[in-house]
Amino acid sequence: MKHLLLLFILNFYCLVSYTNSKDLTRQNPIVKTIILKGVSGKHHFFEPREIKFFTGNLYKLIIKNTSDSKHYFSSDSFSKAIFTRKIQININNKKLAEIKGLINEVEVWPNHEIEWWFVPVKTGYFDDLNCKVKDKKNNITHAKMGMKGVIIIE
Ligand SMILES: [Cu+2]
Repeated sequence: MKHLLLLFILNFYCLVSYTNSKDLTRQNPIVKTIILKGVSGKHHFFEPREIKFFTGNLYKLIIKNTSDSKHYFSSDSFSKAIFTRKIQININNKKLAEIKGLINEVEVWPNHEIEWWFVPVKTGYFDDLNCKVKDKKNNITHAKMGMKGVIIIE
């Protein structure tokens, strides 16, 4: 009888964990980081310039600005190939806000970072990652100064 009860409880937990694993947005996230770098008047770029994801996994993409300018992380084709769970904003390791819904692009100010939590749902080679901010000294966009990138989903 005791064994039967144990078996029952075990079965129940297996069922619960199986049910949970069906929700792709509730996996443990794979952490990736992209850094927005540059110096006004000189250059601006994404590091790395190419970033790869796989469909079906939950990612926490940290978009970190270590430069002296604000930057966009903007890719229309990429935003259409993912399901966004949330954008999370932390200050001093404390959660400040979670933004939910369809996100097309984000803008991050110097010395700040955001987390984009998403599940890629569509494969593709997306080469339209760019930053549309204008350089304070040159008055041309960061994209024209080299701030472009590629996102691959396999
Ligand atoms: Cu920029």
